[in-house]
Amino acid sequence: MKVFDRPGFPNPARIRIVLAEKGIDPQIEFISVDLIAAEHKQTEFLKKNPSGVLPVLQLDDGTYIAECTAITEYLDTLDGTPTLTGATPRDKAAIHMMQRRAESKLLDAVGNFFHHATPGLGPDLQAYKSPEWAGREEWGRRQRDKAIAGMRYFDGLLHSQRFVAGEAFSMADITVFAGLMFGDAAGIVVPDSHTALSAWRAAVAERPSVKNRSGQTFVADDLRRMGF
Ligand SMILES: N[C@@H](CCC(=O)N[C@@H](CS)C(=O)NCC(=O)O)C(=O)O
Repeated sequence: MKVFDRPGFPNPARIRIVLAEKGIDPQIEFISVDLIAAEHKQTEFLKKNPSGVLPVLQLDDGTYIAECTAITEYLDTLDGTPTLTGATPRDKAAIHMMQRRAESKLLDAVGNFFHHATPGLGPDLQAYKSPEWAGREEWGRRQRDKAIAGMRYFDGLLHSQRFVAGEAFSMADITVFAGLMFGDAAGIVVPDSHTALSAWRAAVAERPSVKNRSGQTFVADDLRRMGF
């Protein structure tokens, strides 16, 4: 199998964590895509994923699977023992519900702020982010408020349960973790008062699948190179 991604970016990091949780990262050939130069918006990449985003999994039969949730579901069920997406109908439902909230309330909100209310990843990519839309920056700033509200929501939740979807680590935790990582890079940091969210984050950061992975430093090298 191949994974088209860019090490260090939040959505690619989700899949790298999943692969490590499942112990199948050695089976993957990683192919780096140049997001900064907007390689993912060009015809060749759009044949793999018409949405023009990373990561994309390519199966050995050539099939392309995009969307982290779908990729995670596939990788988690390959061995017949799902550990991240739920083993029972109830757990599956709870995890998918929280996974969607993690994207909508946090990760996607941070991404929208980053790409629409800041210089984002630079001019090559910004050209694909509706620069002509007059309300874009205002909308982007509201997405920051949405992300901050999302952090408050997850902090409240984690005061009374160990993980985002209950008492077991799941794909929903990985998505919230990636959302906070993206928040760091975009300048939306977890408020000090969010003690449960910070404690949960510290615990997740200690997992072997997360620790010492390049996924923890969001595009640090790229951003530095571009003078951010
Ligand atoms: N919903 C998608 C989101 C993927 C996504 O937004 N990936 C980012 C990298 S972290 C990307 O490719 N951004 C480039 C862009 O927005 O043009 C998923 O779950 O895979």
